[in-house]
Amino acid sequence: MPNALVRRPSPRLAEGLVTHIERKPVDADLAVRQWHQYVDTLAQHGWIPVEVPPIDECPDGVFIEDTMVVYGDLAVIARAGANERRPEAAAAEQAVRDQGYRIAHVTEPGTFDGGDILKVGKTVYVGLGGRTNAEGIRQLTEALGSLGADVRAVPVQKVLHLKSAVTALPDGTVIGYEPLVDDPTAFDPFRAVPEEAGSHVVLLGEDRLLMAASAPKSAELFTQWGYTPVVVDISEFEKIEGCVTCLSVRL
Ligand code: CIR
Repeated sequence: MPNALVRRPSPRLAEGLVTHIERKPVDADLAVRQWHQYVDTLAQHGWIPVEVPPIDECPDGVFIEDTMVVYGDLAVIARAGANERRPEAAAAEQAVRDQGYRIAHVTEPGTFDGGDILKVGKTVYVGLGGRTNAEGIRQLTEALGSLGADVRAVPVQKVLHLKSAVTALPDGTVIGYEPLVDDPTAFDPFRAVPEEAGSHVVLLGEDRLLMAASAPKSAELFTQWGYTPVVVDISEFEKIEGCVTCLSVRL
């Protein structure tokens, strides 16, 4: 059974960074309930949640995906693009080490956030934009390239992270809400979805797609395409630019 790293939300969640959208009040209690539902949903679909110790002093700590990228038996630990998020990585590193992964680090002046990395088979797209810099991509290319990955830099200017704009279906088709995808031609094949949150899916196995309740038209489309949407409400995390992918690291 595959494991998924998760980290419960900080009581200071409402203070999470907001870059591309307008700040709205966050209901911290509702967020905790939504987080439990998210974790339970992963568990119901065969993932074993592994809880990383909480980091209450970091409002964005719940977005654990940003602390690393895992490829093969290697976990590359991030140096976060936002200074205030750097303390989040240490306990996540320990957790993935405990799972038996080899560890590498992106070091200064390199930065990356896990949310900027989309793996599609051996292709690893890395968003070059707000949080991931060219030196971070150079170091990732070295680390993952040695394992046979084809690392490709793609521009990200319109949204926070690459995976705020695009994710991929089980057959490798990249999906995105076109107004927010900087360069759709970077992905082949690419298919458009009708909502921003419709571009965020986590593959649960057997053609099931974990996705947010805020993208009902995209859910309908996925059903027409032969997939089974599994829907969770993550409204409180969406208010601080989170999405379904960033709440876990699937190992
Ligand atoms: C941040 O700005 O870093 C957080 N408020 C949101 C991070 C979301 N992470 C992700 O999409 N991978």
